[in-house]
Amino acid sequence: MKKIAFITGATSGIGYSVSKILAKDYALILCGRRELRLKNIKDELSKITEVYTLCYDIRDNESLNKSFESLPTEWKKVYILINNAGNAHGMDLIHEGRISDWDAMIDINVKGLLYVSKLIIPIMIKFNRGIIINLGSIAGKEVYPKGNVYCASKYAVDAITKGMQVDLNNYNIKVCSVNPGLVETEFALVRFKGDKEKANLVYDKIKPLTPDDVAEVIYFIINRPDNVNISDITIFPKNQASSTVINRE
Ligand code: 8X3
Repeated sequence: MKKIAFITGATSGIGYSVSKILAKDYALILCGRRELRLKNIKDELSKITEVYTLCYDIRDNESLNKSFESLPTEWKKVYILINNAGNAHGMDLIHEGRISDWDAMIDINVKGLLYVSKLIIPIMIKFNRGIIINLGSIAGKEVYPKGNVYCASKYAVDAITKGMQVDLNNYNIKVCSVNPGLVETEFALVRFKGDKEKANLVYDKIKPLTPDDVAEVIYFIINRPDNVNISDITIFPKNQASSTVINRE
């Protein structure tokens, strides 16, 4: 059996692109909340590799553990963990933000990542090998106006990545954080709660990264020689220099 890659948030955006590119070389465990999408992706990628899907809410640690338990034993030997699931909810001044948005971002982007990692890391330790890629963001490197809690959640991902690197240094596990700037996905639509006009402005007059652009970088990271770990990488579209410096031609 091929080595196994476990991908969270696999039903769209960067997660879907990473699933496609890793299907070339790995058996896949694809995780998501949306059952129909998971089924469609499984149908598509099963033509290339072996695929299992786990449908659960990333905030629900118990349901994660239960669905992982249901996997056949040989499928539990995860080699690559792509901690991709995460989103922004709302974009408001700090005193005007909604508690429900804050809860969603902290629960999904931070706690969800921790729950999956706590499940998979002991397996990697047992087999003395593994690669963990955490999807951070430029929002985890600089705070921009109205980014507040989303930025905090991505700063947390950055700190957790560094924490993993330090704590797992003795266990032959590579840990990397991938930090994209503007990537055209459902990200903006989710952040603005379905408001297409606002979402379109995010990608207006700039050619953003595509999810495939990010997936190709992740593929490159995974395929470095055994002695090489790319610990941290930031990826911008050509016309972006920082969270706020964007050349909209
Ligand atoms: C997504 C990038 O700049 O919209 O994480 O926060 S940004």
